[in-house]
Amino acid sequence: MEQNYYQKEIETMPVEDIKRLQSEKLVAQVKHVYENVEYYRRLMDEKGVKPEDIKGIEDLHKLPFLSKSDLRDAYPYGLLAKPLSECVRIQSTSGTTGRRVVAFYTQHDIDLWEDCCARAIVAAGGTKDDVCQVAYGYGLFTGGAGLNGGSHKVGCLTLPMSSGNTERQIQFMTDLGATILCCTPSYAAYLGESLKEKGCTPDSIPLKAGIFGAEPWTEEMRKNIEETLGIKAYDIYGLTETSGPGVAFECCEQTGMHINEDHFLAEIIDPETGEVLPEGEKGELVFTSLDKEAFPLLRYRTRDICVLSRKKCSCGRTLVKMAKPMGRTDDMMIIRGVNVFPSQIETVLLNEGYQPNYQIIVDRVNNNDTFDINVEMNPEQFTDKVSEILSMERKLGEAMKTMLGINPKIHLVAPKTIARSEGKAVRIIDKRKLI
Ligand code: DLL
Repeated sequence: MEQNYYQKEIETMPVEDIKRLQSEKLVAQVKHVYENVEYYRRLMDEKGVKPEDIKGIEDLHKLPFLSKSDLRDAYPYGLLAKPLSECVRIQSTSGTTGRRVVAFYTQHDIDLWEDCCARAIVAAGGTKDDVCQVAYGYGLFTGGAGLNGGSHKVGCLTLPMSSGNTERQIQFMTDLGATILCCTPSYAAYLGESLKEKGCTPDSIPLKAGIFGAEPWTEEMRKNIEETLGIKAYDIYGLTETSGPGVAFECCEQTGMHINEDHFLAEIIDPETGEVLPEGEKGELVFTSLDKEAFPLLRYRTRDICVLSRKKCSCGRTLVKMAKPMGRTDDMMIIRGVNVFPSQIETVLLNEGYQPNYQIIVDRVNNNDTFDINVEMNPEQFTDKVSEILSMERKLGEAMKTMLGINPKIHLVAPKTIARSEGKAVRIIDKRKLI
């Protein structure tokens, strides 16, 4: 199959050359971070590492890790490596208060990020003749902005739809002949269902490819989306901390995502010991951003469990591949594309006068995530009046929506009815079987 690349020289560079490039960039990046980020300088000093000790990627293991808690401690400006006057944008995670990650970008950072997304679009068959419908959320979330920028770089006609409003999505898709769809896999599946209900067959819509990510999805789901939309569905991975989507993207082989290694240096570590694991072993994915200026993270622990592979790929790309993430080392859930931590739910419960006796039930019905929270009333709150319960549920639901950004269905239950566990409480029942 004829292959297209966005930046062929990099994407097909011999592995030794990529490693040499990474080494050069790493040395410069460590110096930049040490000189400009007091927070990381302190971590390095505590570990007794100086920039001169890092001579190439073989010395990476000497550097300290960064984790989400460091990002919280350093919020908002503590990890900034450029003056604010040189930054042109922020983006942020879908979580709210406390857990929010705010990432800063210089124009150079945006440029690199958009290149990464452009590589993904071209790998999915995109050219300047395509019409690319971006139905990831725009605004603080990185999905819309990233793919929008990538689509411009490729020269596609870009439809900046943002998420939601399915009627309008379908109208633009059909009237303007979208050929590439970018959104979360669950939204793609939902759009597929909605098109089917309207009597649109896969042949009657011009879509040919989809670029789906931001949440876990299975091979079954891929098959289902490919059939209902009549397209090839490609995975894309990224996180706000490292720019957003485009850290890794799938090619025509659809057997894992090529990591844009010229910008992101990947390691797999044992999440318990922090020891670096050899290629092919499963562990926590750690990224070092090699040339981001404003918000460069060294050895950032993603909490995603993953495996890397350098097996030769038929697409001709030499960039290392990551498997689909196989779970997380923390308790973060991704519900309707939004990152949700149980601790956020506990904070709301306590603020609203409830005890943290609750259970979260997540399922997927007709390709849509359902999100229910059972919450015990305190004995003094207990009532059997339906209208009172409904009003309490509504109030708690609104507080949850404010904190989480999405609307769970609240079910207040009588005191002491949620099973107590002898060990770790079972707070989350995830029936989606995404991994
Ligand atoms: O989800 C960035 C993104 C936008 C990626 C659009 C792809 C497409 P965050 O909101 O910071 O950023 O969430 C990052 O989402 O650590 C993973 O746990 C999960 N994730 C992202 N992509 C995938 C994927 C964006 N393809 C967190 N498969 C990451 C599985 C994914 N999980």
